[in-house]
Amino acid sequence: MSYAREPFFPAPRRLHEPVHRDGSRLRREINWDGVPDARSDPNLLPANFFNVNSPRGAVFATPGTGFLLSANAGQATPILFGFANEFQTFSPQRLFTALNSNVTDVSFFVPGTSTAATTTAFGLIFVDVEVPDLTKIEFFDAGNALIYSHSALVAGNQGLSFLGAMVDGSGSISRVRITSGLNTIVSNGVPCNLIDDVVVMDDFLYAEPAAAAIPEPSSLALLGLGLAAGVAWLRRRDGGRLAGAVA
Ligand SMILES: [Ca+2]
Ligand SMILES: [Ca+2]
Repeated sequence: MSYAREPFFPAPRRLHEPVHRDGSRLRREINWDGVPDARSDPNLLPANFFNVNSPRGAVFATPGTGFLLSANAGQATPILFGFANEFQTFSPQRLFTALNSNVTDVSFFVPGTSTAATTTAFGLIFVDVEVPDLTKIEFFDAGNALIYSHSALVAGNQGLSFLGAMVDGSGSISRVRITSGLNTIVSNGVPCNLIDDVVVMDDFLYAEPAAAAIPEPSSLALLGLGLAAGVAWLRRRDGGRLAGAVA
């Protein structure tokens, strides 16, 4: 078996990307960790970074004001978006969030091109899901019909929750809408409010995008994989809220 390797996956926890015998890929993964400082907090991440700079066929959109990756240690900007008591990484050191919105849409393209594509599976790691039914993923087909929706499981403060699903049969996913909590991050250390649940994201995993076929609205059975990673429950070191802390 051989494994493909591409830039921007230097993290120790990087999972291999399996390939077919002909070299085509089975899936893609984005852990954010190899993105340069110039494209991380306090600088915005371009929405098409992972189809242009690192072509993996994923382009993001949000009703908010852009996307942010958390800073690495040693930079002038505080790590973990400035909320060290709220978040941790699944893959160090960068996390992902939309700014001024809790919604991120992921559309798929044949990697490195403008050719619309679909995928057959998508999952991600949420960080700090503390309130049920606010954090979810929704899948839409090429006709923009909602074909799947599932909420992430609560993992508590700084907890990690994996949520993913795959289509069955001939179904395909044209767009994924991710809703991360109810609160939003305005900028490093600045939440929209001090009440609502704030949630950010780490690794995205999805099946290799393939050129979109003619929409087939029937028989889109789905197999849900609502898995809670529940990887780590870390106690608040301060035993309570620090000023500026968020839910
Ligand atoms: Ca990461
Ligand atoms: Ca939270």
